[in-house]
Amino acid sequence: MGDSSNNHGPSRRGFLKGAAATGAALGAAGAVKAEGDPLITEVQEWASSLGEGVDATPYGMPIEFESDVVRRNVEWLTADQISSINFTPIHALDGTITPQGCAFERHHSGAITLKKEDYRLMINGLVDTPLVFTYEDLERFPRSQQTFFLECAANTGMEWAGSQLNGAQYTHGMIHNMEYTGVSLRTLLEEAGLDAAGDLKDKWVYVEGADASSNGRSIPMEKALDDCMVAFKANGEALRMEHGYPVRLVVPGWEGNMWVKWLRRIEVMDKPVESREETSKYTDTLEDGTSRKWTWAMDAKSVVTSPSPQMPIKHGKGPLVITGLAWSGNGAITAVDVSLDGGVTWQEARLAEPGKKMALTRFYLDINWDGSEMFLQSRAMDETGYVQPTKAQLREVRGLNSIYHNNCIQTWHVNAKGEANNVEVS
Ligand SMILES: Nc1nc2c(c(=O)[nH]1)N[C@H]1C(S)=C(S)[C@@H](COP(=O)(O)O)O[C@H]1N2
Ligand SMILES: [Mo]
Repeated sequence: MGDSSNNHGPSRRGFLKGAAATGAALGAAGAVKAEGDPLITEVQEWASSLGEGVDATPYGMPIEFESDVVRRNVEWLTADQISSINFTPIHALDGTITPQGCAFERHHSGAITLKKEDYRLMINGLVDTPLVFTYEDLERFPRSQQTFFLECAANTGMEWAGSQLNGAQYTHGMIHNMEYTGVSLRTLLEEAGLDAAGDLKDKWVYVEGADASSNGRSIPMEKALDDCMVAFKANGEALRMEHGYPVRLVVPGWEGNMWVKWLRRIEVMDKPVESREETSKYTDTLEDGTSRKWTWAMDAKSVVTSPSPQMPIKHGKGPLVITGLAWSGNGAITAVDVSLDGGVTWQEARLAEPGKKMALTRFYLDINWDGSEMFLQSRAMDETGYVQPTKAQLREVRGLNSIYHNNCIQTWHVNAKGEANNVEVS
């Protein structure tokens, strides 16, 4: 899809080598001259004394200098901290895995403390044998492990009304991407026996959590049997309390609200419940005032994470790494284009790894910035051939009454000083 030259391969290395050879361009590349720099010429304190022993930190935290890479919230967005949201610092992360400690949280009645010993998961309704599993029971079923993004349907929701939040963390940070370990939902449903449900075509599961809100949602049986997972580990370790310890549901590619935390019950039903979370919330009100329901899969989307409002360019002109994230709830990302001029021309970015289904993909575009202003955009394409729409295209179809499911192309204006701001281009 890139309609101008590709930026693949060794261009950056070639540039640095060339710079070293000419000497003069070194400053532009950010390299420092050895002479007169005490960090190079003098023995430093950390090299002439001992560091901390291995017992100092049984469970490590990020070094103090990274203390600004944290979840943040926007106080005026929600009325109460108990039913609120915070945002992943995607602007400051790289790669694709979101550490649990800074992965955004969204709960409707607070994060609860639930011990493994007190954990029970019930499967009831249209099954041969209603069952109750303990945590230990779940550990004895065959496991699977896969990486998926979770995006809240409200991510980027404020952009419907214009450019209100100045930072990728706030506009796009209701997302995280973790490697989950657990048991497939299909395995547990089959254990309870689905014969009693008869023809599975029109069947549903209703899933709910152990917290006061319960966050109940109906999921069509086809999806439940396809790739949903009852997960107990994320990024190798136990789920954090705020992400549903000890067990949460993983619903790959579908809106975050369906990923029930502290999962306590799965009922097989012959119709959807039409609960609060799938009627008055997470539906899309259109121009004519009617609301569209059942928008489950999160369409392809991307954002430049750096440079961005919280990540200005500080090094001046010369080599610049533009990077960002792309994802699709309908499959793997196949390409990401980047525009420096607000969508007039595009170049194809480099994917750090081939896209994985329903997981974040990291992209890079290495440019030689001439110091002039940019209107930075990215647009994602997935394996279905779908191309991420512009804001104008999305508004044409959806009007201005929506809150959820905004996957429009985002624009950052970068000025000659390297400062970036959230803007709209028409
Ligand atoms: N039990 C329960 N599950 C829940 C919620 C909740 O409040 N209670 N919030 C939902 C919403 S709206 C989202 S976006 C995701 C957020 O998951 P996270 O907190 O791990 O980021 O969990 C979903 N699952
Ligand atoms: Mo959500």
